[in-house]
Parts: sequence; structure tokens; C-alpha cells
Amino acid sequence: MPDQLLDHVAADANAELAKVIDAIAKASIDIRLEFPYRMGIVEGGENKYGEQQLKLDAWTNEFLCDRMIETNLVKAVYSEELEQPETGLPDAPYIICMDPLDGSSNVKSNNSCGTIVSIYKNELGRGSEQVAALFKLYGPVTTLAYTVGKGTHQFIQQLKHDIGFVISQENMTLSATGGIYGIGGKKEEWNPKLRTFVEGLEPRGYKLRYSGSMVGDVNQVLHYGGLFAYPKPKLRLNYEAKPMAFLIEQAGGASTNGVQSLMEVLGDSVDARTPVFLGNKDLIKEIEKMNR
Ligand code: AHM
Ligand code: MG
Repeated sequence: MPDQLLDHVAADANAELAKVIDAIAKASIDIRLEFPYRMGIVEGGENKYGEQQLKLDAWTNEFLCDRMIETNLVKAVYSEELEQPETGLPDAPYIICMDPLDGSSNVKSNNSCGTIVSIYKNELGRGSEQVAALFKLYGPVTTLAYTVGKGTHQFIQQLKHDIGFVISQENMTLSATGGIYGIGGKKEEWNPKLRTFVEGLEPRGYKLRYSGSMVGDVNQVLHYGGLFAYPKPKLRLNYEAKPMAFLIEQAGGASTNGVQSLMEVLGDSVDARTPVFLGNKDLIKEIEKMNR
């Protein structure tokens, strides 16, 4: 069976980028095999954000770093779980930022989680300088959505007969009607204008669907349209916000930190956190207008 994901990325970008994305995709089977084995086992340590690290967070981080570096196409991997970037060949073309296991607080209860990856050429830059972004969702099946700036495309990992990522949706487009909303954190952390805006969503037809993992929640918005937000600056600009903004914008949506597109925000450090709003353009415009 031809490798549909590899061929798609090679056609939309180039063979080298396709090789890196393919290595990330192929790591999914091993990652999933570790879930039942390491589920709920606490590492005992904390990551650089002072959050408890699961055995699975640490294992997935190391496994993915190794798979990326061994392509010889990755110069450095910055990760939510690493104090210092993991380095590869100094002349390799790509720089990666990743959240190896997003939504790891969902692991204990067997709810969805995923991997988020952002890829730059030569050096880290603004979101608009990403050459690719992708997420994998470890749900009932593994899906992968990627963009290289030519639309957002979804693949499903087939396990029967031939293992491989098979295209399931090309050029995903956020639905303009209906839609769902999912907002993380506590209402008391939102400003009064935001509270009023959120209260107005259901009368406008939006339905609450919130999973507790950014990958799961953004994926729902990609499929049904609407809004995902985490207004308190908890989520990470480089590891979570920028790649998801690229994927949503390439599907016809928009992103903001409340004031400007997440694709243009310059954080004050590689580990910076940011408020995140991702979804249909009209909703994002309203949020920015409200903050002016
Ligand atoms: P993680 O990368 O450590 O899992 O943190 C990110 C996750 C997101 O997936 C999700 O949107 C958010 O944290 C939920 O956090 P909380 O349960 O603290 O509100
Ligand atoms: Mg995360």
C-alpha cells in the first residue's frame, strides 16, 4: 500500500519534511502500546512548569525525541517536558517544538490525549514562520491532522491488513453553522466581558462539549466548528498554541491571544504561556473587539 501521509506531505512540501512527519506518525503504535502499561504511574518528578510528570509523559518525550533526531533532519527538539532542547546534527534543517503528551491528566480516566508538534526551518520564529504543524489524537483510533500551509488534512491510522495513515479528510473547513464550544479553566478566572460573551453562545446555537485535552477539544472544533479557549495563560505558546493556531487558520478559522493572532505573538521565552482562543473567524473577531 502506498504511504498516503508520506506522499501527501512530499507533494505539498518536500521529501525531507515528509520523512520527519512520517517518523512522528509511525511512533504512534509504540506510544499507544505504552498507555495501558504505564497508565497512572507517577514519575515522581515535576516538569519545568512545576506540573507533575507521569511516567508516560517522560517516556513519550524521550521516544519521540529519539525518532525525530534519528532522521538526521532535526537540529533541535524543544519540548514541554525538557529543561534544555535535545540536539541533533548541527546542520540539520528543522527545529521542532512539541508537547509529546497533551492532556496527560486525561490518561488516568482513559479520556483522550494527543501529541502536538510544530516545525520550523533553521530557527524558531513566529507562528507564521512555521513550516508545518500537526497533532495526533489518541482516541478510539489514532488520527493525525497536519498542515504545511496548504490546508489542513486529516489521516486515520489503519491497523488492519496494512498499517498506515490513510487520508480521511482533505482541506478540512470549519463549519460556519451550528458548532460547539469548550472553554478550559474556571469561570472566576475570566473577565466579566468574556463571561457575558460565553453566556451568549448557547442562545446562538453553540453547544458545550469539553474534553479536558486541548487536542481533543481543538479536533472537535475542526470537525464541527465553534470555539476552543483557555483564557487563563496556562497553555504554552510554542508547544501548544502556535501549532494549533496554524492548523485552525489553515482550516478557515482564526486564533487570538485576546488581542492578536497567535501566529504573530512573540513570547518572552521559549516556554512562555498564553491565553488561547481558536475557532470560527467571526467568534475570534468578537473576542478581539471586546478586548479593545
Ligand atoms: P498538559 O500538556 O500538561 O496535558 O496540559 C495541557 C492541557 C490541555 O490539553 C488542556 O486544554 C488543559 O491542559 C486542561 O487543563 P486543566 O485540566 O488544568 O484545566
Ligand atoms: Mg499540553
